[in-house]
Amino acid sequence: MNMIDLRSDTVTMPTEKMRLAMASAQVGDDFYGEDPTINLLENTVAEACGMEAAVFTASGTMGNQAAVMAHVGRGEEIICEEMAHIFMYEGGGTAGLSGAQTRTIKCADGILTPELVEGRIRPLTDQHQPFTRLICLENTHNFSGGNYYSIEQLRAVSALGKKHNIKVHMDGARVMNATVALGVKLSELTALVDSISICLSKGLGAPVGAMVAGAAEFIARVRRARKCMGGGMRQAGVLAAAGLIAFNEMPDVLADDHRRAKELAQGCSDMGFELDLDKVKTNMVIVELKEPEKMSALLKDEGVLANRFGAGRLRMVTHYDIQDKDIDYTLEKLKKIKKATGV
Ligand code: TLP
Repeated sequence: MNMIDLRSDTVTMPTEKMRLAMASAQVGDDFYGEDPTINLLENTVAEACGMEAAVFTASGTMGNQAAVMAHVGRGEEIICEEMAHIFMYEGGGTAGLSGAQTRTIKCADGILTPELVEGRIRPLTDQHQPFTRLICLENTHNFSGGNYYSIEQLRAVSALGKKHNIKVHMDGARVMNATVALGVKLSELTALVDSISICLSKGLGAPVGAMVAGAAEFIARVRRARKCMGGGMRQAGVLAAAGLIAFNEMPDVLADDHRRAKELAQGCSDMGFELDLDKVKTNMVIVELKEPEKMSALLKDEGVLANRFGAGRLRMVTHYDIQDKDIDYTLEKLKKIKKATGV
């Protein structure tokens, strides 16, 4: 059976154009700075971010964790939202790799506000307490179903970081979804943070890879952290070739992904599933269900993959391998299952 895979946008397959570019990519040893395709990708991303430098990492997780290691020392603290990927889904890397601790904040729809963050910043004068070194925000916010920061919200967190001399890192795994939804250039968002990680392998479709961008001396430390994590690259231009197409061309497909997510959400709502339509802002739909595992299993029998995402929640993610007919088919199967089982 040909499955409709809504589990995540991480499941996207490299396009034909990416495969061809990979086969003919010029490569060299990246440790010596000699891989022309990696160099081009890093320069392209740094320029689009309006930042001094960028570095290619194996994954979004490696990008975030190398950035944390470069920003924060042992026994120091980062602040993030309580369901942030960096805290929930990165294997405890902040503690395990950087020896830093995390202070989390419960926020409406995943958006950090200066009021909530300011109260968590430690006084530098108190010997008992760890130093607060980093504020991590996630844009779009995965657990909240792809919500994004408005420019004003971002500006407010940025100003707070500056006020307290604390760096701000954006987990921008899906930042291109945010730029498309906001209708802004990437550099308008990156101007408000000190560093960003960007995934090439989610809605942008590269088979692997992420980028970290920031100031040149910071990126030099990220390179060192990446090396410590075993993520130093050699002739990885074959991967960067796909990354270049992902970064330069694939943001164009994201508006359709967002439209399809809205159509899927509207269909679910029309047939009586519990979900907040206003929260469907990019490429994710989160339906509230008593038994998401059961729905996931029943959908699988019908040829649709979707996973439980937290208690009582089923997540469906649109991406360029999902076409209009797949949304229609999924809605038809959801209706059938609801009618037959009441799940
Ligand atoms: N998210 C994955 C899972 O890990 C949950 C998904 O299917 O959504 N930041 C954010 C906001 C992410 O959503 C993810 C992946 C990452 C970082 C990590 O990226 P990778 O998988 O490349 O390490």
